[in-house]
Amino acid sequence: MSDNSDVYTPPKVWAPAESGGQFSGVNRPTAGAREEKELPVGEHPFQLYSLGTPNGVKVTTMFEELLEAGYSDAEYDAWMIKIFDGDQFGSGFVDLNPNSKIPALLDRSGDTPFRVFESGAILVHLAEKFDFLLPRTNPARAETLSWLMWQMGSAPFIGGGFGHFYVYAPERYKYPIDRYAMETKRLFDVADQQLAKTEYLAGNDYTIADIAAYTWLGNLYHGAYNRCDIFLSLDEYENVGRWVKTIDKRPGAIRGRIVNTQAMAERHSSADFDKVEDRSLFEPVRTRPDSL
Ligand SMILES: N[C@@H](CCC(=O)N[C@@H](CS)C(=O)NCC(=O)O)C(=O)O
Repeated sequence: MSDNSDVYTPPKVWAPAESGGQFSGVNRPTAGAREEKELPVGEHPFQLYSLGTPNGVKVTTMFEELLEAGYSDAEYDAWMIKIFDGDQFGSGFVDLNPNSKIPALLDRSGDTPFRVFESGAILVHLAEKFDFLLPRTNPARAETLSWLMWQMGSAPFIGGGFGHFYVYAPERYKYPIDRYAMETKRLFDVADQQLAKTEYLAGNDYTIADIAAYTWLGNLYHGAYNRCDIFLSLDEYENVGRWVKTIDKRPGAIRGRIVNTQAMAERHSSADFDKVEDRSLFEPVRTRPDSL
């Protein structure tokens, strides 16, 4: 028996309807550009078009980790794409990512500029280009790519599933919240059991798999989605907690999560971090975000 009063009987053929909820104003069942809008281009080899959400922060963290490690060729301009205002449907952005989702990268480091979209593809591209945080040989390489793809495949259950129904949907419905709370906890348990055996996800070294998984699991662990850490009893996952707190302290992770947020809408050089007014953002233990 469902607890919801308005049980839905699907019509024979589905048609879009105004559903309410936080993304209902921008989402449509069609792809492609909705308006002509060029993207700005800065002076660095890499142009990132993104937002400070977990998928976006994966890439800014990777750039900041590269720069922290001394790879000065990894300088980048990060431009904010306001997804709640529909910037992802401008023609310039759609040329970079036909799927209209942040993050999207324009690599101008060689003779011919090219695009890379999907956060996981961008991480692999940068890791290979700089030979950084992705082991060259197997089994460590296979293990890293496996955990990276695990994260890419599971993020929609956490964000589009649990986060959507627990926070963004116009009302709280028991069935989807139960379903995705269960799946989110199961995913935490997968990571927790792995992290009982190894320091980082793919072994004892920090890799791009950790960057990808930390932006999601770390955010929830720290209370995103209206303190879902309490709702989901995330303190149970002690190995995830140890791993999150270790990565919390990394300068690259700290800087990565500031870029393309209100605190730093655009990033064009490391000096931009000096202009951030709220210095508490640079502390390893974050205040718990209300919602992401
Ligand atoms: N699989 C994609 C997912 C990207 C994604 O879902 N981006 C969200 C923000 S975190 C977005 O741009 N949403 C805008 C929309 O759905 O219109 C990736 O990892 O890059």
